[in-house]
Amino acid sequence: MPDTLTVVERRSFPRGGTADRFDLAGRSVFVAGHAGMVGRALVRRLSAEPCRLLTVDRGTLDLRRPDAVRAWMDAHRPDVVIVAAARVGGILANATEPVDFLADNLAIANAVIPAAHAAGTRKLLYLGSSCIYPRDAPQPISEAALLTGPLEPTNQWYALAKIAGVKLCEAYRRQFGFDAITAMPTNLYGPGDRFDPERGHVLPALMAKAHRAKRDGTGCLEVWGTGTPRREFLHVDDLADGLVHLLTRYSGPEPVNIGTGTDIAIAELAELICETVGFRGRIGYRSDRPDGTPRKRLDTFRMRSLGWQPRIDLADGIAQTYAWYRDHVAMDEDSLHPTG
Ligand code: GFB
Repeated sequence: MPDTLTVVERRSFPRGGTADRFDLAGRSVFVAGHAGMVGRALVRRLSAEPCRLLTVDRGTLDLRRPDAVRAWMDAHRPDVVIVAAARVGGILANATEPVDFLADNLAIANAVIPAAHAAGTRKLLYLGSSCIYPRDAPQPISEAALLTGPLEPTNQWYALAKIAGVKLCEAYRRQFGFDAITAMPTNLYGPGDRFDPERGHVLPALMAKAHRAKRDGTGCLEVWGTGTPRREFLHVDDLADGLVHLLTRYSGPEPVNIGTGTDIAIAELAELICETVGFRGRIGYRSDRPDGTPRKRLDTFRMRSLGWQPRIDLADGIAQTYAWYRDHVAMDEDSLHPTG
């Protein structure tokens, strides 16, 4: 081989031909966590499929309780289970409620995955997250980066629990041949999000804060940290579509990233939100709040190899989400603030 030749590694990922297609027609699909933002998007997306949807309210079934989940699964015997249930929250909630984020997410994985297997479920899809990769993973983050370095301290509790869930799926596949697959969504946003300035994720939190600042005539929007961290944002309807794509076309032990492949700085995101909301005041950066991981952009090669890509542009997605927020959340709140 001439020494002027640089040999590069070729990447390949199983595409899953039509013979491998997992058909949803006539199947019962249990969406665990159907009341959350992801679960609601899944219910919307799956209503277009010829399958039968199964859901259960939190008051009827606590998804953290193995015996109760086992009994429910045995009674309903879903063909497909999608684990969209999780305790989630923004950077501050993660850092200040470590027990809840670690224990609840571990308990959900440990109750739902074994119960689905025991009930004869044909296929299970478990959701991990881009924040469970090492804090300083090379960008864009490939699935192979999992467990190659230390976690981001602000969300290590959530990350550990989700890693355990991902590994439990892999273990069930290896030991019992259970068709459990895992997806790694990037930071999500959209209708049904938690528009809570303290406990929510950055996008809905800034949207709520900008809306209130405009309504109340406050001159300054408070943004946490330095504004320099970069994040990738995926609309939850794109995620739901990607999950159905994955469910029907992929079977394997390796997790699959679902993202846009594009990130933006938090400062740019704040500008975009101010523009959408029509807030014309100033932006102030709060240095006593954490930045978290500096950058988190997913390598979406696998998902693209499987023939899927997102459709909703960030600016359009933010505008649509703001319209939803105004109609479903802000309207009631605003009526208590008639001066706006
Ligand atoms: O969305 P976020 O809370 O979560 O914060 P992570 C992202 C970035 O936005 C951080 C900044 O750099 C924050 O400091 N930020 C600016 C704000 N203003 C605000 C604000 O008003 N609210 C919030 N929340 N952030 C989460 C994990 O990390 O990622 C979770 O903690 C989860 O476990 C999620 O997995 C996907 O992206 O830093």
